[in-house]
Amino acid sequence: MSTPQPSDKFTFGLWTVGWQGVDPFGSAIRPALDPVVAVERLAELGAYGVTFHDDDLFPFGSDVATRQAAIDRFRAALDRTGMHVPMVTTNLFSHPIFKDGAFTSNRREVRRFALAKVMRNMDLAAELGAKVYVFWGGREGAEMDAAKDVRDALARYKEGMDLLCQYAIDKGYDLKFAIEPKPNEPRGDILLPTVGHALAFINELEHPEMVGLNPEVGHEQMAGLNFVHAIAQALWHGKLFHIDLNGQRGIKYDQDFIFGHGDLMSAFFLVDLLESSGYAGMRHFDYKPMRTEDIDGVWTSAAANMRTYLLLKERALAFRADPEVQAAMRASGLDSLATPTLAPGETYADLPSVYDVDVDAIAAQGYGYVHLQQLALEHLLDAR
Ligand SMILES: [Mn+2]
Repeated sequence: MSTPQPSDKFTFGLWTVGWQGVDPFGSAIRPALDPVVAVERLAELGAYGVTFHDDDLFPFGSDVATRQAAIDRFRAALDRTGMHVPMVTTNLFSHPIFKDGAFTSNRREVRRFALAKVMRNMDLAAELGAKVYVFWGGREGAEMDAAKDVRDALARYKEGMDLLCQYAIDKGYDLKFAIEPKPNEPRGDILLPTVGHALAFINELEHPEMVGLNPEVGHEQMAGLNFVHAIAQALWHGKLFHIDLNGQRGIKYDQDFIFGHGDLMSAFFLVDLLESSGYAGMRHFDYKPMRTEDIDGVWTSAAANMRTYLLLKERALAFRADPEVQAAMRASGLDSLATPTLAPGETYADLPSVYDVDVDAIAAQGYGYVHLQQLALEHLLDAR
């Protein structure tokens, strides 16, 4: 079970295994990785597919012939290996033109260029059969409150998303959009910083049914938030269109560790949630192979992401199947929480008088959560 298969739907961004290790303090520590080699090696490791930003495949500003040659080579590698491209995204952050954002730059000509860049890459996404188009607005934000009227910026963000939805509709593309929240980095503060902010924003759009979320483990944890809760709420709203798996330890810079190399207990409950909820989308890894690794370490890290997911899945299934866990869940009232507070046909008039409730007797009862959580930990450690 812990050997990855394409049916596990594991996917990787070309920018992940292809990361050369450039950070704010150091230059590249690995040579550039040919996207064709990435496709071939990931296929050998059992992945289902790859994802990319336009500029991962052909350099920013490529002429038509250069762009097409890169696409043709890439496509041939996909055909040879049987790898898929379920998701595509746009680089709206690297080039200096995006230094104040793309859809929300204070310069109108930047916003118009950004939308045109996305539309051009949506054509390619549709051509390659992608079903999800991700928007990580990494530069949509500010460092100084004087610089940005956030209400206007959100209005421009909405205008951009509405325009792109209309473009997909007019072209007949079978594409859904997924917004990826992040609180900060590279901007001091990024717009739509958390899953909750993005969900509220989606409700203001012209086509909310076309737009959902691509939450990332580390991005929510960077804000000190509970990623499992965020994913549960996204599922509850029907908005989990895609997910970025990685690892993060605490409120720090965006660490992009291997999945499970951050908060392992949270990773366990995340896999438990994804596997028990019927989530049918990709298990997409958005991580960085550490700067300490050579190219062999890159492939070790890619394999580690998938193996860790499968190990956690195995443990989560064993957790759910354990009769003692099931009894502990009942004792802790999880089935009660799944039951409506009013019985069928009841109204508020059927609630008890506050004077008739034995509050002291009810308050004296424990919930038994520690026992349940310890059972989870022991399953996670394969100790049961
Ligand atoms: Mn991501």
